[in-house]
Formats: sequence, C-alpha cells, structure tokens
Amino acid sequence: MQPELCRRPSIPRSLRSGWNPIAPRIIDSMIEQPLVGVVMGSKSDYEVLVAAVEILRALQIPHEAKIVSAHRTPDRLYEYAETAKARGLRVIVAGAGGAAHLPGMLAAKTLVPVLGVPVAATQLNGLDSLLSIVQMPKGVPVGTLAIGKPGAANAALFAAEILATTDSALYERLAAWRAARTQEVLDQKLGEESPT
Ligand code: RP5
Repeated sequence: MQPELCRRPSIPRSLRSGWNPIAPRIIDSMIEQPLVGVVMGSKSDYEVLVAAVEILRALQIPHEAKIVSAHRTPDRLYEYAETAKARGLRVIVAGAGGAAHLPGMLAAKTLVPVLGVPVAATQLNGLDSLLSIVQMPKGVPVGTLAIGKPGAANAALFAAEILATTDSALYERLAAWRAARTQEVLDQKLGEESPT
C-alpha cells in the first residue's frame, strides 16, 4: 500500500461532496496490488464495465481490468482463475454478453467470489446473458447483477461491501458514498416545488 494512502482520512472529500471518479488520488489505487479483478469477454464490453471501474476508483479500491474471453481465450481464463487467489484478488467482477459463460467458468475454477454482469450484446438485449449467468447449476455460485451499467456499478459496490467487512476505512468511504447519493436526491427540486 502507498504510504500516502495510509495517512489519508478515511472519508475522502470527493465522496462527501459528490461524484468524482477522476480525482488524482485515485490513480494511486490502480498501482497497488489489485483486490478486485474486473474482467470482460471483449473490449466492446468495457463500455458497460467501465461503470464498475469508476466506482472502484472512487472508493480507492485497488483493482485491475482485463479482457478474458471464455470461448476465444480459454487458456487465459483458466490461468486468471487459477492464479486469482494467490495474486490477492478478493472478488472478481465478470461481464459478458451472449451465452456469457465467462462468470460461471471463472467461478468453476476459483473460490474467489465471482459477481456476474450481463451485457446486452445481441438481438436478445442482454436477456440471454442474464439467464446464462443467473442460472448456474447448484454448487458453483455466481452473484448475478442487473443487465448493463447499473449491474456493473452495483457489482463494484457489492465488491466494496464484501471488502468492507474486513476494512473499516473502506466501510467509512462506502458509507460516505451512500450518504452522498442520498443527499443528491434530497437536494433535488422540481420546478413546481417550493424550497423546504
Ligand atoms: C461476448 O461476445 C463478449 O462478452 C461480448 O459481450 C460479445 C461480443 O463480443 P465482440 O464481438 O464485441 O468481441 O463474448
């Protein structure tokens, strides 16, 4: 861990005041040993999975993002899953479209929790991917999130919640992030509404 990160206050100002996924300090979290692996079946999936990466950056969670295709690079998939625990990964977020066997195959090869994100990549608009990921047979679980960017963002938040069970500083950042989202809504006004 970077010494600078150790000295930081547990609740970053960016999380208290609003959404700021590109604050300079977050770059530090990219060069630490990753705790969360974000993998996707294709570069085209990054348009969706970037929503997970932005959350991880904002919460200062060390992470990595890689392309791992279950059917085009199966050997890479096996290597990724087999080395995940030893490399220190605590959660894997896996997004894929179509038949979407990436999350399930990763889960079959590691005990690191896998969170699956269905990507809308075919004429079935992600329903194919959703059903493929959510219908894992008994014995090899994949936590399945919603289709698309909301699911990717929630996968990262879920990963953060898992990590926060053993990281009180992250718990504080997560609480601040949630409080900021609440405040955003409380601050919203419709044209007809009188200020309260
Ligand atoms: C899946 O096929 C990928 O996860 C992606 O969602 C979809 C299309 O891939 P590309 O043709 O864009 O590479 O394996």
